[in-house]
Amino acid sequence: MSVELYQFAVDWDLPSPSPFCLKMSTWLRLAGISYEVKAWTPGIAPHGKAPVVRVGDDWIGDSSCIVESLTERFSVTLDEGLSPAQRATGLLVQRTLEEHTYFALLNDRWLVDEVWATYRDVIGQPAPRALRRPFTAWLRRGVRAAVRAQGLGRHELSEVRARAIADVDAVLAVLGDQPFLLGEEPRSVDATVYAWFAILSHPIGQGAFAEHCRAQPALLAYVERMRERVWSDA
Ligand SMILES: N[C@@H](CCC(=O)N[C@@H](CS)C(=O)NCC(=O)O)C(=O)O
Repeated sequence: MSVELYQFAVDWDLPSPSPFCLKMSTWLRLAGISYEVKAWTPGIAPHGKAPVVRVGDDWIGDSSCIVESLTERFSVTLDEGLSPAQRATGLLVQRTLEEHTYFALLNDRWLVDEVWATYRDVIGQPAPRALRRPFTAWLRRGVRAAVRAQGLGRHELSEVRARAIADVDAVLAVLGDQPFLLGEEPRSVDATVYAWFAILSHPIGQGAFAEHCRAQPALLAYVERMRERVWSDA
């Protein structure tokens, strides 16, 4: 069964600037499933969001649905043996990063002018050169609306950053001295934690939140451990 991963990929020093796409490719590697990367475009079904995976004739959208479906199809054993409490902890960490910290990340990268001045050159790469400015300005309007609709975008930047710092510190408290979030070996949730920590600590970020992430030895060590385990060939 061949797997195609449709993701937002640009020339950058991480496989994707999209945390959901980086989560997906990291999970595929953890699960030992080989895949071919394809360029995602906004119209791709089923949800109009990246990533999307094609397995045979089936198109699957949403990283969590993809994990669930491929776990079944490929008999993936990554999460076998976890206790109910460990599964619950993993879910809570995943939800925190994907449904809350994500919007603070969007706010920091897309809506803070000093970061945007650099970040738009990363995001604009798939568009023809002459259209990059209008294309990225259009994308930015969509992100502004999404962050406002979620609610974080209605707060002062300092408050958004303080909440995001609290999220990261909470995940680091769960990690503690363990090499991976739930113990000695990486599990599915580590794909999310790695993707977020790698992107949050990337040098492109500026301001209190990015600086806080880059100042956490445990976060940086975790990113390096996962990179060595999963991405050493890339
Ligand atoms: N719940 C989805 C979220 C995916 C998501 O938000 N992807 C972003 C890229 S990081 C996207 O496609 N945004 C475009 C849009 O919202 O229209 C998942 O887990 O895959």
